Amino acid sequence: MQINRLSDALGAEVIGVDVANIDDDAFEAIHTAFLEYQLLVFRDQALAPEPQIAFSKRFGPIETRPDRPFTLPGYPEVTILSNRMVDGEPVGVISAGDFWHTDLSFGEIPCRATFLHALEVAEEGGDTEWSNIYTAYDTLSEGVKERIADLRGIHVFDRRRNKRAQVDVQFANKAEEVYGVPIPDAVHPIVRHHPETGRKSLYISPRFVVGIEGMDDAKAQPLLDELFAHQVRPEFRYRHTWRKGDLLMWDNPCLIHIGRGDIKPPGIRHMHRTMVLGDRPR
Ligand SMILES: O=C(O)CCC(=O)C(=O)O
Repeated sequence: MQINRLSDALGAEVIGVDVANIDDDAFEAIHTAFLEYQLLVFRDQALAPEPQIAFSKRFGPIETRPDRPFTLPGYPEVTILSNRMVDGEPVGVISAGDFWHTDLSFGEIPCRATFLHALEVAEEGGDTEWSNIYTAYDTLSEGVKERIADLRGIHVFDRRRNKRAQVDVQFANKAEEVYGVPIPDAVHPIVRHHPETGRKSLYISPRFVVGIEGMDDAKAQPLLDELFAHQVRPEFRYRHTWRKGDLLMWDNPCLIHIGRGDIKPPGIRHMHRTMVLGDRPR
């Protein structure tokens, strides 16, 4: 197994691993690299849904939601992200991550790791970008660190309640069905401790955090704007141009990410996503 760093900010490429066939030693090495680099890229994986689910499960309990749109038939654990249309209908979620976010932070127990496997990639467009929120926290001034030390962010799933994240055009005419699902808001520390490394991260995102518990919007919104801008400074980021067969896994407690879209027609980008749950943020 060879591990090559991908950028100063985060990420490493893991060469020489077939994730469908790893033994416990390989798993340990991958796990260690995951904690060190936060995002891992496995190239040239021909991964059926079962081994993707099995590999994901090594990192935590798999997440499923019965009413999630576009799960793979027979595999509620796998969500299809795709811009393919069949008979005028999309076969997957077209723009899954169109605003900076960390997965499932609107839940009481958010996502620990996300696994995204590229079955088809477009010649142009469809990159994904991550930003390191460990570094974002570490580089805050001492004054800001003190100010936010005990604050908690309000994480909301329903885009209609978030002035920074408009309703996705794909779901505009069924907004109630897609965003009106009864998911209670979650309140999480703005400074989160990573469940394994213990490091602190700036655990907020413009897609899900709409306010600060117990703070008037007149104060909270400018503070959030400042923190959101800081989170995505260019030097904290890594942008990935996908190759067919890539499997990426990323560590949600310490990264935020965004799907850049802009796929040039007639390019098709077709992916399978699995997610595993982690701890209650603290
Ligand atoms: O498709 C992408 O590039 C990003 C997907 C994403 O943000 C997600 O699934 O949470």
